[in-house]
Amino acid sequence: MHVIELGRDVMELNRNLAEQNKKILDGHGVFAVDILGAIGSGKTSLIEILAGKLSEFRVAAIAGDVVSDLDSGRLNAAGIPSVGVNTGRECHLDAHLVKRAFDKLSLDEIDILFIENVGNLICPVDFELGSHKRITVVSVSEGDDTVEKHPMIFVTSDAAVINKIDIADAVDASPQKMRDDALKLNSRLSVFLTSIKTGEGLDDVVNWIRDAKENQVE
Ligand SMILES: Nc1nc2c(ncn2[C@@H]2O[C@H](COP(=O)(O)OP(=O)(O)OP(=O)(O)O)[C@@H](O)[C@H]2O)c(=O)[nH]1
Ligand SMILES: [Mg+2]
Repeated sequence: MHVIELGRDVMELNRNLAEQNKKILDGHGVFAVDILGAIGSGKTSLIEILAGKLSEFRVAAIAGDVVSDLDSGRLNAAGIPSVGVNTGRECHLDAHLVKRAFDKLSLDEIDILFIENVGNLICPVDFELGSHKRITVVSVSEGDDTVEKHPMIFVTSDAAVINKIDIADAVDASPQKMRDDALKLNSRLSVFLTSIKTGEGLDDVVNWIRDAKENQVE
């Protein structure tokens, strides 16, 4: 009983902080997109590619990782100003950690902020960060039953990227099944089948982000 109440308090505190984060972002005209998803599904690679294709915007990133700063290092090396956030024992970012990362970014100089969460499909679901859109990335190599097994992250997302379709045959997976499963869970979801290796499907993701940014209500 006490544990449940404590959990509720934590969630409410996080929701309030997430609302504050959104106000801060809107105040600076920053459009923020959560990039969630499975370990190794291609989240950092996607941010690298999207930043290159969205060259009319000033793009920055916050990269959540349990202990390392490898992803923020990769993104900085790719010319995307990035702040690494370590979550320690936690398997997700929270609104407080993200707010602290804002202090290390020049928000006035950012149009689009990608926030890469710690790789997994479970813990980040309930922790809003204050972003405007949520994109979940999974790849065919996790198995084409991954979507069915992790419904909540697709229910709470705006878009799903089914990545690595270039190796679908090699891993005996059906990207179409993954798309159908995702749409069954959430008919409002925009679903993209992509390969960062061949470039397939990526322009549709870029256009979706452009449209969403244009429709940002400040
Ligand atoms: N074949 C293939 N490989 C890909 C594709 N996208 C990413 N990769 C590879 O998958 C590996 C993991 O990619 P990352 O972008 O680091 O994945 P991530 O989701 O950020 O990983 P974590 O942050 O560790 O959870 C890298 O070796 C990428 O080169 C793709 O579309 N096709
Ligand atoms: Mg990564």
